[in-house]
Amino acid sequence: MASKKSILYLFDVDGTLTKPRQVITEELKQFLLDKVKSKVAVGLVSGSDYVKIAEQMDGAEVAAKFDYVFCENGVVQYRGGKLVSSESILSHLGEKLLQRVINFALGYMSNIELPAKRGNFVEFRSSMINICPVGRSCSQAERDEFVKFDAVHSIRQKFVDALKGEFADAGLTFALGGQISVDVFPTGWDKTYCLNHVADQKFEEIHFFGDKTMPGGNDYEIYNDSRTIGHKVTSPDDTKEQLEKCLSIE
Ligand code: M1P
Repeated sequence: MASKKSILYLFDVDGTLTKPRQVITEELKQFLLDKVKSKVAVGLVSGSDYVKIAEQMDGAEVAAKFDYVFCENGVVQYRGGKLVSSESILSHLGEKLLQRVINFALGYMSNIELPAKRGNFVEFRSSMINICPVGRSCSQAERDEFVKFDAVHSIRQKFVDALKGEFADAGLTFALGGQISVDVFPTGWDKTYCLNHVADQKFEEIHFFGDKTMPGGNDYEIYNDSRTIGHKVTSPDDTKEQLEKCLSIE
């Protein structure tokens, strides 16, 4: 195997290192930072913002131990706990288009009935907007209820289809990132964006581990990118098992 410095292992967070929006287990955290990091460089790449990623890694101190933390698909980049670079969706799209998207989304969501609706339907981040029919301030029980409802009624997929139809030529991507929401960002600002930040490191291999690797999922592009070796996982336990095999960890 090539030396530690020349191999990078990149991990999606929700569904790959943690249960959706939950904190990483102590066991997996130790395994990654002791065993995996002693063999390869390690990085996180998530659709979520830094606050959520740090929370799910059990605190900013732990997140800072990863060699790279790529938030919002890598359009926002942290190293050693410090913000290194970011882009603004507002500057990129302009107020007019941004408002058209937000107004359309709010109008669409006002016409659907769900088991529950709470608050924070549009979360404005540096480089993406996250649109959530149930509302991001829902409880865990309400989140679980939406997930079941969505599996039967395809609420988010229909929403994505409507957004794609309305904004066909706007250069926007609508991705099913997690369980309850849709990520909206300029086309190209998907997870492959983070690979630009490591290009100068000349890694011999870049491995990516993620669960949403199907078309429309937010791991699809990076999983299929020619610069990465993609590993599809089904849960944090599966990620650990695959890592044990790939890196011959007993
Ligand atoms: O897995 C990454 C996703 O995590 C959250 O998704 P949800 O709340 O829908 O489960 C969001 O932060 C989303 O932006 C992100 O892609």
